[in-house]
Amino acid sequence: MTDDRKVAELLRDMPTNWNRWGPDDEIGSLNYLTPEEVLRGIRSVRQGKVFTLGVVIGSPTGDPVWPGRSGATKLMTQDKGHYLSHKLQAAPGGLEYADDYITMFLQGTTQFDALGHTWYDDKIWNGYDAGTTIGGMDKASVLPIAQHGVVGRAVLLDIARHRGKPYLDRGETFGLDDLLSCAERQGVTIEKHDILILRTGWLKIFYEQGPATFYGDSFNEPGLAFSPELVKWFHETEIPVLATDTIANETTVDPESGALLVLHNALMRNLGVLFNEILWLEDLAADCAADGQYAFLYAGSPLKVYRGTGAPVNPVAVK
Ligand code: UVW
Repeated sequence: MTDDRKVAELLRDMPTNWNRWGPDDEIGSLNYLTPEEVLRGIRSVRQGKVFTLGVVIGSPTGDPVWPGRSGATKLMTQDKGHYLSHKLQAAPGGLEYADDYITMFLQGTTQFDALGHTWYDDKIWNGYDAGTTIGGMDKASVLPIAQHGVVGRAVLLDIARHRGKPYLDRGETFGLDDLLSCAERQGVTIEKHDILILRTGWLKIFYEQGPATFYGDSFNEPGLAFSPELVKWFHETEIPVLATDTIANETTVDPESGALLVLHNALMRNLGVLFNEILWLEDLAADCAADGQYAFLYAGSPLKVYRGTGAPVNPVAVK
């Protein structure tokens, strides 16, 4: 088998949700999050505690990004200095103001991938031609997700704590059995249509030990690894969203096949599962460990970027 056929071969007999919501669908498994599911999420709120799950954009430590991307550049276009140096004068009445702008990768912070973000065999989500990505996403961009909004009951599975470590190691993997045993140990039930949030602790390395340690000699994040059982479980449990505290939501290199980001295709391209990446989970996870409440309301919507391959989001968890 040639190397570029590996993913197609691995996923040949795996389920897809193409056409499940019609030939024009662009939001995939987000269709599961009906008003009833939003109310189910609201019923999981018990204490009124709020956690925001976005990382800081343009932080002095840099931004954690996929290799080859760069962090945000933020520039002031005007500030008090402009008034002091007489480049600007106060507006009538005395108003002065500061402005800035930012350039960044749309996937360069906590973000949602568009469903058409990755593909193989020249087809993106729902069978649209990969040529529809040329010059901007004509199909399955992030915009329909942003217009819908993502709200529902979420479950946090703290895999790092389950394994008794502050963070998983480079390339350390886990699978369906680990998800289920972690949920059992935490005393939480994963229900149909739950948003699944997985903590590996990995992102903490970027902020606490620095980019050099985080990227290492070869970038290989810890995370979920592909197995047919895992993909079938996502399909049967009708999971709408997978969110993690890693750049790409899964182990970078599949240990069995050596293929890159297999679950992007198995779950996102084929099942329409939304990927919400680069979440800050440390505060939420510490609180869940303290009070034992691992299910809560999740609300987040990416920015409405026209034809975008993804867009930043600052999700909110309400316990
Ligand atoms: C890639 O698809 C390469 O990365 P991400 O999903 O993290 O944007």
